[in-house]
Amino acid sequence: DTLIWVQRKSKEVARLMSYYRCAMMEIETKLNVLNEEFSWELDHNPISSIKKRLKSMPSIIGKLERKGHPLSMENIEEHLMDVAGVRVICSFPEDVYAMRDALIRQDDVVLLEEKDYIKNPKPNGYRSLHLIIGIPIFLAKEKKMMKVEVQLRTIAMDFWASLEHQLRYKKNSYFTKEMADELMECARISADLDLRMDAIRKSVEKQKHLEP
Ligand code: 0O2
Repeated sequence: DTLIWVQRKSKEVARLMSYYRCAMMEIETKLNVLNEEFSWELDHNPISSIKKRLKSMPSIIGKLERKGHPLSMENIEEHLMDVAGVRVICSFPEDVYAMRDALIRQDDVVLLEEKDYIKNPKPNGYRSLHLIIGIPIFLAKEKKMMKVEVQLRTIAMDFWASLEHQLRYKKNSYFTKEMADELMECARISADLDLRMDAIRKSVEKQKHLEP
C-alpha cells in the first residue's frame, strides 16, 4: 500500500520536498544575514557553520506511522515538524540565544514550539536548543507557510551530539550502562568547556574595554 501511495503521489511529494528546501533556504539566508551583522558587533562570528537536511521518505513514512497517523500529504505537513531541519552551530552559548532571539523577532517568522535542552539537558546529556519555526515561502501564485526544525548548539554541543549519534542513537541494544555513564561524563566535560571558553571570551571583552 505504502509503495503504491509513494508511486501515485511521487510528483506531489517531490513538489512538497522542494517547498521544504525553499523554506530551509529562507532560514539559512536569514541566519547568514544575522551572522554578518552580529560579526560586526561582537568581533567574532556567532555562527560557525550551518547544516541542512531533508528527511528521507522512508523516515517520513516510519515517523508518521509511529505517531499513529495515516500516510497522506496533509498529515506529513500537519504532524511532522522536522521534515526540514536546519542545524546552526554557534561559537558560544550566548550566540545560540542571540541567534534565537534575532530570528524569532522577525515578523515573517512564527515560533511554533521550543525545547530548550541546554537549560534542561536530556537524561543522556544531550544539549541543544530546538525551535519549530513557521516560515512563508513566496511562490509564483501563492504564499505558503512551511515548518522547519531549527537546532541551535555550540561547537562543543555539536561535537558531543555528532559522536554520540554515531555511537548510540537508534542503536540502543549494543549499549551498556558503563558506556552510557561515560558518554554522560563526556557531556558534562563538554558543558564545562563551553563555560570555560565563555569565561575567556568575557575576559577578552573586558580587556578590550579597558584599553584606551
Ligand atoms: P536525525 O537523524 O538527527 O534526523 P519528534 O519525534 O521529533 O516529534 P522528539 O523526538 O521529542 O520529537 O524530538 P526532539 O527530541 O526534540 O529532537 C529530535 C532530534 O533532535 C533528533 O532527530 C536529533 O537530531 C536530535 N536529538 C534528540 N535527542 C538526541 C540525542 O540524545 N542525541 C543526539 N545525538 N541527537 C539527539 P532525529 O530525527 O531523531 O535524528
